[in-house]
Amino acid sequence: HQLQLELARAIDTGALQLYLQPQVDAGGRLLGAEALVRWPREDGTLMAPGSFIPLAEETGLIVPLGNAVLQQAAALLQRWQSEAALAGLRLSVNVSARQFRDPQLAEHVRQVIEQHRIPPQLLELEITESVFLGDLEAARRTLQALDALGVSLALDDFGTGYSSLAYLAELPFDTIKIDQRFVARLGQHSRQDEAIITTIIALGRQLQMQVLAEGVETEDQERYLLHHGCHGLQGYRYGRPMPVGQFEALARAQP
Ligand code: G
Ligand code: G
Ligand code: MN
Ligand code: NA
Repeated sequence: HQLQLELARAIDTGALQLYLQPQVDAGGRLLGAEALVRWPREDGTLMAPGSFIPLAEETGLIVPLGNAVLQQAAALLQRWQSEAALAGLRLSVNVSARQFRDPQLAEHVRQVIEQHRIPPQLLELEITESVFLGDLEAARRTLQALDALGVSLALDDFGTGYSSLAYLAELPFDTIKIDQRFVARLGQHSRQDEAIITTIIALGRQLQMQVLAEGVETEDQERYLLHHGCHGLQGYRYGRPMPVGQFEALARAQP
């Protein structure tokens, strides 16, 4: 309960920080980053999201937390548009299932885009398959409302949840993110894992979606993914989640 109060205060006071993990295209150029939230504690440590996102979801704090993350991401995108090396980079934020079901979500997204006057397609929302567990029609309407705002939509952790080919084909996702556990098993010469990966990439391409693989660590994994037509890559090979300033320095250092 104490932790819950402290988290509520951290959200209210804007104390949560965004860390950014680079995403690159097939040629190694930066596409943008995924924002992964961190909570700076009084003892000077940074708490990882795995340690407080579940609490935020249980208590409903995930809605104000998610709104704060959207606000920070939009402010960052706005600042990036005035610098050539940063303009055009995309920023992805995670939307939890409970936040996705907030009836105010699309309106909030509309407001942050308008307030910060950002090109909406540079803001990407990562949504997991778990949002389709409940009311599929309601989920479809929310996705369509978000799509109508012009933001990019990514289906996160694809292949681990409740994937249905029927909904995938008809929902307005721009990108499919291959879950890192499939990528991690590449290189162990598992026919099954290779089949899953190549099938997801082919599926995404057939549906005119971008496919981005997470958790890429080795050259062998990268080669395999690119050979099979994966568009985007994310993982320790290209950078760990890092402070905003460090990500910006990386972008400025690109030829
Ligand atoms: O950075 P790390 O590997 O610890 O991230 C762990 C998990 O926390 C990831 O699954 C990620 O999706 C989730 N996460 C990180 N930041 C956010 C956020 O701002 N909102 C939500 N809902 N989840 C997040
Ligand atoms: O949103 P999502 O659940 O996909 O969160 C991504 C998580 O995976 C983050 O916590 C991030 O720190 C972690 N991660 C990102 N890249 C790698 C990687 O290359 N290897 C491993 N083991 N973990 C990664
Ligand atoms: Mn994600
Ligand atoms: Na993911």
